[in-house]
Amino acid sequence: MTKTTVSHPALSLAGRLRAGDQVVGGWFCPPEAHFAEAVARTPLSPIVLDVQHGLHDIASIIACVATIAGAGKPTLVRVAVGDFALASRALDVGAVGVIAPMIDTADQARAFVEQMKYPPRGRRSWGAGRAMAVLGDVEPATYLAEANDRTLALAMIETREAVAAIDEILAVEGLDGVFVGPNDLSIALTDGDRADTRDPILDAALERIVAAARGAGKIAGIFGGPAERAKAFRAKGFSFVTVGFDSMYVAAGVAALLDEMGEGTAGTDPAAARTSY
Ligand code: 3PY
Ligand code: MG
Repeated sequence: MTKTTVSHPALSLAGRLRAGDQVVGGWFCPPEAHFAEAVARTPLSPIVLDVQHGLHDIASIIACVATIAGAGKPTLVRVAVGDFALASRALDVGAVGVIAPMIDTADQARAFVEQMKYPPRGRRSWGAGRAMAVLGDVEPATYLAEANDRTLALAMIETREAVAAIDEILAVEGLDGVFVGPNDLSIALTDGDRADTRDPILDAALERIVAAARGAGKIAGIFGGPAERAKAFRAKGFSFVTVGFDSMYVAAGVAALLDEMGEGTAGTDPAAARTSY
């Protein structure tokens, strides 16, 4: 029987984000598929695998994408700076989007999109057999017809140059949106003085980025970190935020259990948890 539409729930993420739905994702650094599956079985969706600062390689991406898909959830992959070859490979193994760090210019955004989208929008090379298997036994013709729309290319805005070029970056055809790295952006805006995602020095830049994304009809996402920050960023207009990360989820869970037992929770502050990198 020929399948004509793609049905795995992971493939609805792009449409939901384009429609402006509020989305709260998870952030995941360790190369541990079973732990990734446990995170995917929470309400967090999508799960972002961090290659830039996490411990992933292609083998752990393949394993984690499969277990996350098995839990009915979408995976995004944050690649290392300029690693657009891994960007298309991540899609080939079933990720439904890629976050590319430190995109400062429209030319860099175009180079990223080229590896993310099939012709005529880009130059993505054919070989998505693993994605087709993991995402519900998709027919090749269906995958080719739908992949450009159902996979997301998100450019990270983390520097003064990127904020200054935000309209040109967002105008790149095939780029689906932007994703702010508030740590790096705060370092940039304080000229290397602080990595502080609470710093009000971020406010004007974040407002500009959200307004530009809205104007371009594209997605505005941001790394949230602690819940209080994720909430504040959402209130600023970001529809896609991530909250916490792997070791923070463990610390928060242990704190909740000890609290329920009436035990002290000293040493379990989730905000003080360090991730796996
Ligand atoms: C940043 O905040 O700079 C990030 O890249 C999030 O990991
Ligand atoms: Mg960063």
